Amino acid sequence: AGPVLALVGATGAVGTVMIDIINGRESVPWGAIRLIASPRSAGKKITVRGEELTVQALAPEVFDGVDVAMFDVPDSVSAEWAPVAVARGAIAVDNSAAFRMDPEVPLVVPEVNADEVVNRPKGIIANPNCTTLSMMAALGALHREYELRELVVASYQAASGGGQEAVDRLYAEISALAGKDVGVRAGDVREALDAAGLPVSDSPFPAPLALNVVPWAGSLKDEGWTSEELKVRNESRKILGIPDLKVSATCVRVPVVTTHSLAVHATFAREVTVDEAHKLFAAQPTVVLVDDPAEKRFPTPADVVGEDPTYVGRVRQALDFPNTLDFFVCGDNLRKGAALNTYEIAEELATRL
Ligand code: 2RA
Repeated sequence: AGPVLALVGATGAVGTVMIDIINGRESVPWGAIRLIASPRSAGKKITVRGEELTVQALAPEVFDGVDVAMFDVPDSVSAEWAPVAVARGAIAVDNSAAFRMDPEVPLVVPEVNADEVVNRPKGIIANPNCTTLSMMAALGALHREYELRELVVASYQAASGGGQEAVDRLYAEISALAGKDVGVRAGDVREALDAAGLPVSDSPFPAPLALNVVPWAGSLKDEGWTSEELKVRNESRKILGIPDLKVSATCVRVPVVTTHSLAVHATFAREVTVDEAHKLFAAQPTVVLVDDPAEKRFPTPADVVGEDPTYVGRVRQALDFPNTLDFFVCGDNLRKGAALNTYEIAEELATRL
């Protein structure tokens, strides 16, 4: 029998996508799969690859005999329980922010730095934040050939990055505003939401999200940066192995349910033509190139949601910046941005166990 895989957080939003991914695989290397969740969800039955599994309550002994334990749970749960899984003999693959910047924990995107999975003194491997992840397959391919030097990005992040509450809020706002003539005067949208009993003070977003864009994701950090913007900077540096990479990010929430997009302005040590970039993207199995400006073909989140690859388009050589490409990427933040990359790390481990 193959190695034993555990999924902690099996009943959560990312855990559910994870089960969908495992069920969709042609084959899996696992001898057995265990589903683990909070005591509240224990006992629930979920079918995985034709077998009905019972969700077990999180406890130290559930990790006995587990080879790889994937964690799709809040930071505080991972911080407490990933080391428990390791103490019981598992390798933990963690999708929270708890360990991402720990120098003793590799931060892995398999198509960029798969070999890092062996450097895990704590027995823990971290999965990056979905915003950073959405551009890594494309950037990693370019960096291998042309040496990335500077990165300026603006994100267009979907509501589901903020969890189910954020998705529910977006739908509620859309329903409340549907068919109304709003957006002519400043404050119209807020007033309409107030009138519908949806004041912004009750929202997970700091401004209306429907019929709007909100330049804010995460929490406030030093000098006006948000946690999300600093994650893009720090995690890009760590994954690509460029500690002094110059990065500037502006993270923006948009009224999209799922799939993050980024406008990327990337400067390399050498000139990259659009043709060369197209060839590299086309050769990268986890990237789909959709770039035909004459036909107005480019990726959009609505066309990419539910897909595994990163979609890339609008590739242009910057007119005023040497050795610089501008392009647009879309990636499903719940799949490659979370569950899929975590699972790909687990698969990578399985080939090396
Ligand atoms: C967001 N990147 O989109 C975060 C989720 N981890 O809010």
